[in-house]
Amino acid sequence: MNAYIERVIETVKQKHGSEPEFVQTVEEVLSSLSPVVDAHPEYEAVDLLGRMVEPERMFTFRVVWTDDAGKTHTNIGYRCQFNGALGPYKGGLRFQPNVYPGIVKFLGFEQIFKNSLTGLPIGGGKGGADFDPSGKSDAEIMRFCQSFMTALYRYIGPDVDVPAGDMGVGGREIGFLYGQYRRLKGTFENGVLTGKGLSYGGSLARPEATGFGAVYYLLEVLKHEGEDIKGKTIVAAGFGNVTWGICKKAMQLGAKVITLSGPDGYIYDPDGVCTEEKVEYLLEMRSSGRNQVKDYADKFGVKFFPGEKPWGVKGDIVMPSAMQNDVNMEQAKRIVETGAKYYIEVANMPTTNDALKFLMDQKNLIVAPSKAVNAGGVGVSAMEMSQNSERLSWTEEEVDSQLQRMMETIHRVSAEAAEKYGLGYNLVAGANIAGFLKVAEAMLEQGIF
Ligand code: 2IT
Repeated sequence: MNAYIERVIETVKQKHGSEPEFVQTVEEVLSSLSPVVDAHPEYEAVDLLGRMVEPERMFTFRVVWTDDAGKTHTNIGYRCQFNGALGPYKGGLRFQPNVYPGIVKFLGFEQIFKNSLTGLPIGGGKGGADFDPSGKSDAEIMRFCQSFMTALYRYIGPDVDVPAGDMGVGGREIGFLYGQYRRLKGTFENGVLTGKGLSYGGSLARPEATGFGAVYYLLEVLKHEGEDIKGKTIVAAGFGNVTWGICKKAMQLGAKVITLSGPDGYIYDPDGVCTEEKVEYLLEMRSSGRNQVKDYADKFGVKFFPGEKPWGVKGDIVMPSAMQNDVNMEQAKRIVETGAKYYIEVANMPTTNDALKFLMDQKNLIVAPSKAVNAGGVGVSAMEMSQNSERLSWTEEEVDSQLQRMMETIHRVSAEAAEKYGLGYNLVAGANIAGFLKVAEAMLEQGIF
């Protein structure tokens, strides 16, 4: 590996040993840039990589709220403005009890390259809170969101930093967050958040965008291999917004998702999550706040496997679409044994680094990285920002056709970047390289800081 890259990774390991997810993503991204950094010895003199792994700034703040019984709770909120070279910081907010700086920074670092791949003018950021939304009432969620925004509002804006949803933050939360922003600022700047409701500046097709985009990307991979999606089975994970979008688009195209997972285990539906009723039911499972996939098994009479993950279930395509580090080495081996031909990451960093390397080494398996596959979500967020600044709404067809074109381009530029650096059809390295090069160029041209 390139010696400068090795030194930067070593420094990050020393400084951020207590943030393993962040170290993991830095190692994954930088190690695939070796041929690029070899070709650009000028990067080291301006410490381009050392600057890239350090957020421009990061806030933590106290978020105090009162529950329905009148008891006061104190949580920690975060916003990491990682890299603004390409545009306003852009990235979601995650509300989950395990949120801490290592999670916020890994997501923020991934977001830089993902947002670059969209081709749109957005920098990388991420935020959230160690708050558990499950089992909370609407009123509790509202008070939490209002308190969160009261702490954050002066540091964001349509041209500054534009948060959106992530795990635990959906349309309901974005509504409460936006209402509080508007109330505090006294302006109708709806471009400050994306994932909004349609009545106040949301974009058609934003809820579907991440899952639909993932399937559009998959179509490009299948096209490259001369295969058709019709009749294919998909082993997926999670049951939230992203997996819902995958099920819906797969159904439209004649493929079927046969597994879903949750914190409680996984379900196997051999007929596929591919009727309107089943796909709709995922929305109900999410809004119930129960956060369990067993509900699907109870409702549709399919098998539920408590405490287990779906890895090892036989299907043509594996799409880990739930959360980070959902597939480790042992589970990766099980996936290979099933004979699946495609491993299409969807969730942010769903694979541990050793497992990812192992999967990429398999001759008969094509691996695609989440920062390319799930970029349609933030891509349509950027389109929502455009619509807000133009003060008009695009039709669903316009958004969807732009999304399809974006996913096609992301696949193509990734494949071309890998090819250019002698790596063959390596979509993982190609996405890192293509995403990186644009950010590098912008940073170099903007001077040293
Ligand atoms: O991981 C992601 O790209 C998101 N959670 C969406 C970010 C956004 O700004 O739409």
